Amino acid sequence: QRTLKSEPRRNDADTLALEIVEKLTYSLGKTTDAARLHDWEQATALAVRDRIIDQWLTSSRKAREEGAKRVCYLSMEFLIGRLLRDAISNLGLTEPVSEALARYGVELDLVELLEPDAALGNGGLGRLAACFMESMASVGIPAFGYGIRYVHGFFRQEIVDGAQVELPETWLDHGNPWEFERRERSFEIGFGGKVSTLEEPGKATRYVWRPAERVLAVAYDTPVIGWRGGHANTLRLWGAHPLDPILLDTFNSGDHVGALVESNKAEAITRILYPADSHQAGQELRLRQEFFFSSASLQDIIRRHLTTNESLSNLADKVSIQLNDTHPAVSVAELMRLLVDVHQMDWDEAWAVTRATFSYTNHTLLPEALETWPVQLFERLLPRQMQIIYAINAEVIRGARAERDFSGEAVSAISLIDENNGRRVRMGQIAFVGSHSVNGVSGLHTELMKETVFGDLHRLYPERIQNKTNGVTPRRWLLQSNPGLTGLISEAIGDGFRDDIEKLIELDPLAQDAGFRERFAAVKRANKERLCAQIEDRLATSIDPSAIFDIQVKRIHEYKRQFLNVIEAVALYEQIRAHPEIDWTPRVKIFAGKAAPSYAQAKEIIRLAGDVSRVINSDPAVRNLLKVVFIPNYNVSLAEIIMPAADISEQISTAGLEASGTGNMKFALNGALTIGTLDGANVEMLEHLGEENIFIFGLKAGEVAELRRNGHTGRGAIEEQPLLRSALDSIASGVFCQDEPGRYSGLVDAIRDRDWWMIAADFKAYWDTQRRLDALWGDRAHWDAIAVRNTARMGWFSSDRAIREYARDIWHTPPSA
Ligand code: 26V
Repeated sequence: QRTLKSEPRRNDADTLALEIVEKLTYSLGKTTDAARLHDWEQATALAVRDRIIDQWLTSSRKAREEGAKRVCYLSMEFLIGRLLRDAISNLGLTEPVSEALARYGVELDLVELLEPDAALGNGGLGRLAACFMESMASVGIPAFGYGIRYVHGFFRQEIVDGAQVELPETWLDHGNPWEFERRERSFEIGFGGKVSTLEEPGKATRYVWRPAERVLAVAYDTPVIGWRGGHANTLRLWGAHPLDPILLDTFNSGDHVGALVESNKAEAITRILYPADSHQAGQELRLRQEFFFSSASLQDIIRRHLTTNESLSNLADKVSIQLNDTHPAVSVAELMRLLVDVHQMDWDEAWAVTRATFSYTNHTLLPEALETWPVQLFERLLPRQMQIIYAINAEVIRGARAERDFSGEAVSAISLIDENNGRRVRMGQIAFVGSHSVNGVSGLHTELMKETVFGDLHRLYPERIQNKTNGVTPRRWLLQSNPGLTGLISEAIGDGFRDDIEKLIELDPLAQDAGFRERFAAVKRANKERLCAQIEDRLATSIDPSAIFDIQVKRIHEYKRQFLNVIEAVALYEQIRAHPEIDWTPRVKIFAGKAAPSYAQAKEIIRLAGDVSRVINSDPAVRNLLKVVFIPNYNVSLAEIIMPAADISEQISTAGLEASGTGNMKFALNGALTIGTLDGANVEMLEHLGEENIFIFGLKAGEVAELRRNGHTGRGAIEEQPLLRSALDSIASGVFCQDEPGRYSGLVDAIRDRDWWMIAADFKAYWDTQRRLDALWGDRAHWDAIAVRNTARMGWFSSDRAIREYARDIWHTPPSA
């Protein structure tokens, strides 16, 4: 067999050149002379893919033969980005592939740029899922990622006349070399219809769901290769297809359009990714997507289990299913249906199997983002699952009354049905009661879960909630995105950190070595120049790489407080103008991020950043002392250029609201200094870095809650701080938007009258901390020492560490690497 090579392939440039040219010739039908860069990209991907397949087949066979327990990571989002560099690097082929291509005058770096980002996610939650997939393969945990193959990923952002415009993303237009369509792996998914009962004497009543509509879920598999190519897992994304592509009777009766209606409706399910991570859209199509991928994944898991096991009683010994937020929470009801109705398991046993199999990760406490569905909609679309939810609810409430004396309010707080807002199904509650483990994503977030959203369920099940602080993959976020720093680290401490990132701590003493610090700073400088070139290219704005690069990139959201950052820019601008005699530290404030299309305030903030940047950047009075840039269309690939180029990382959310953050980790790993609140994983970063190496300011979560209870507004703080008052007056009076002076008065009023996000309350502490950073920049040795210590001490924030903790405490699966 050609694919199952008995001898390992050779990794030299000659062999790779041959393999790539073979693909060019026989898969693409091109000669080396006629090949365009795109052809080289395809050919390289195909050649690399063969090597992944070798490992993939071996890993799959091994897991099957050993009957190893598998992890199934159910996630509505996988924000992957590009795969070619990741694959080449994890296989250890970066040098031979570059050399092979160079022989034909082709640059690998340019080839890599042609691959479109797989942007099948909104932000933090989806990117975490992608880091976890890479880490599970690297750590050697047999795993499947299950999700949706969206035809259109996250939208492309353009800024037109200062405002965000959303354009469709078409990542599949030129095919996708990484995926394998598995037509034979398909399952029927039902919607709507009726439930009937079958009574047999002496037996429990059986329920049969007869859906009114059915669609086909077809698997598309992408191999995920781990570090050093040691192990490969599968990312299985489901595409929706009609059962009958065309209704022949309808077609023959002359209704040619009608014959295609069903087919279009089926395919619509996996056509788009919902681009909102802040408010629940509550649309039927979204619930269809959630059920569609949950049911397909569960049917696949059950099918696989039954090929090597006689019954489903031991399901939980063989698979652990992790629910990534509540988006797949309907799985709890669907697994119960499959076990009880389809496989005739007794209810109590099925419930025990279900809870032992599932675990759930919560990623947000924001009330407006918590998923609930109107009972009516749920019942119409998923009638049997609704009955099952009622039955589970009855049992949970019975237990709560009997074992813990819950009554009245406490019962309605844990109920799976919210009776107060027009009867809604609460997906968080379902995920919680259907799981043996529920986790938050940082220490603070986990504690707040226990006190707030899940307070009553936590009293009922006090052992269930645990913490798993997030991490990021050091392969993508250091080795691949920052080759300069990676090379320098290797020279200093050897290559051990590539296999065990916590070895970065060996760099710590080098913070005191002036020569090392200078080389570290030189790498940073080169990375800043690379970003300058990008900015010049995209925005035709030139910025000075010797200024402080102060960067905030993430989804635009009120709680993340990009507005606070913009206000600080305005205040600084006014101070520079007022005091030209002062020796100001040159700064470039860089923003990027997308707003949910329906999130009006977030879009205003983008517009404001643009308006402020136009005025400041063209004002000769500030010369090169301050620049503000908003880079459009933030995505994973842009992040890979931005993270290594930052001097300051902005992690300034209102305390208590950012569940963890992961951008904070990527920046610090690459030697940026963090200015941040005591929120999310910033808290753990403070513990690992030490307080001299991170710049924490502002209210703490408890203080925010207290101020909110006491009806805080921004008035007092605004009166006390002339800098803030003046900046807000300028923004409100149209200094930055003379064509429409009142444009931002609403944003400013919201701070004065309410200050829900504590912008006025935190302004002074933020300003003072920024000025401390300015002063520190003047003492470059000290700054660089802190930067080195950041890189040295961030190893713990690897997703390998996070995954090992999940494996040990939740999944009970042994890692093999
Ligand atoms: C929520 C919703 C609400 C309903 C509509 C569609 C939709 C789509 C996604 C989400 C998820 C938002 C939650 C999220 O992304 N949380 C982020 O998770 C990161 C990984 O744990 C964490 O680092 C961030 O702090 C957290 O905001």
